[in-house]
This record gives sequence, structure tokens and C-alpha cells, in this order.
Amino acid sequence: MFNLVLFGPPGSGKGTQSENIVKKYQLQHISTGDLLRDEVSRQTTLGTEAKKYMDQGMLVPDEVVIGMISVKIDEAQDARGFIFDGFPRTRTQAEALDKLLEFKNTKIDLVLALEVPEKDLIERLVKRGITSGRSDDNEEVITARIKEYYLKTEPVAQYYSHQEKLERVEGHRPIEDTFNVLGKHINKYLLPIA
Ligand code: B4P
Repeated sequence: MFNLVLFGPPGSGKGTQSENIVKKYQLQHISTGDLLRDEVSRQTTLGTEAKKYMDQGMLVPDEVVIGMISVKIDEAQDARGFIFDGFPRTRTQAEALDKLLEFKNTKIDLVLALEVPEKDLIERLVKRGITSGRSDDNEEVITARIKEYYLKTEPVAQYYSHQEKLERVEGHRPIEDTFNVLGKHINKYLLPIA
């Protein structure tokens, strides 16, 4: 089993690159952003609670997100491996993920961190907001999300750096170019299916 974390600030391209990686390597994709938006759209109790945080650009509480991930890992019995997109976003989440995987006799193999200048992040997300209909894709909330990232999420890079699993990748280049660089790192662990 090969398990990958795709790490980076809001709008760095985690979701975009995950789609490409899933196609090429057939990994099981777990995106906490997608899972939360699904809960919000179905107006579940979890979704109604999560929406309060997401609409302000804040992280959803750890226990909510960790519970969701745990269920998804259990559901995917025969996966070739997982790609965690947008998770973990705090040190507590990173420690919980290590425990959940240990329980399955596996571990995180590689963390690819996308690095994009802040002005590009804002530009991308504002542009996406024109068509996405997402309540967190407006300039005020985007600024709050980026602030939350530097405060709570960026330190998680240190956690993986200490484990010697972190590779930083420039994410401001065209999508295909960034994908090629990510692929070079993944190929050291896993061969593409297609
Ligand atoms: P996410 O859904 O994870 O959203 P994201 O950070 O906006 O997106 P991403 O980095 O995937 O960017 P994308 O590829 O779409 O989180 C949303 C919210 O959910 C959080 O703020 C939080 O409240 C909550 N949440 C999620 N996970 C959580 C957790 N673990 N704990 C607590 N709360 C959690 O790219 C953005 C845009 O850029 C797209 O339009 C794309 O087309 C464009 N783009 C991508 N790559 C490009 C490139 N190379 N060049 C030009 N444009 C590019």
C-alpha cells in the first residue's frame, strides 16, 4: 500500500492535482473539503455544524474531520493506497491519521507540499468564485482561509519534515508541469497504472 498526503494552502491545486494522480495511479481519493461540502449540501447535522466554520474561512473542529476520515478509510478495504487531499490540516489531525493507519498496518509514505505565492492563491480562488457558487470563494473569506492556513496548517509540514517524508513542489506553474514534477516523486514509490 502507498499512502500520499497532498499538502498546501487553499487554492494551491490540491484538488486539481489529486484528480490527475487518482487517474494515473488509481489511489483512493479522500478529500475532506469534498466530504464536508457533501454533508453541507445534504443538510446533515454534521454539515450544518461544519458550514458555520467553512463560511468564515475557519477550520472545522478536528474531532468532526477525524471521525469522517476514519469511516472512509474503513470503507475502502482493497485500496491500492490513499491520497489524502486537504487532510491533515492540524497537528492533532496528523497524529490521528498516523494512529488510524497504524491500526491498518500501514503508514504515510510521502507528503507533497504545493507552494504557490499568496497573490496567485487569491487570484485563483477569486476567479473560481465567479463560477463555483462556493460560499468560501470570496476575497474576505479567502483571506481568512489563508491566515488560518499559516497559523494552524503550515506547522504540519514540520511534523512530516521530522519524519523525512516531506517534499516541496513549486505549484505556480501550469497544471501539467506541476503534475509532471509530482509524478516524478510518486514514481519512486509506485508505478503508474495508465
Ligand atoms: P478544500 O476543499 O480543501 O479547498 P481548497 O483549499 O480551496 O482547495 P485546493 O487547494 O484543493 O485548490 P484547487 O485545486 O481547487 O477546503 C475548503 C474548506 O473546508 C476549508 O477552508 C475548511 O473550512 C474545510 N476543511 C477541509 N478540510 C479540512 C480539514 N482537514 N480540517 C478542518 N477543516 C477542513 O484549486 C483552486 C483553483 O486554482 C481552481 O480553480 C483551479 O482550477 C486553479 N488551479 C489549480 N492549479 C492551478 C495552476 N497550476 N495554475 C492555475 N490555476 C490553477
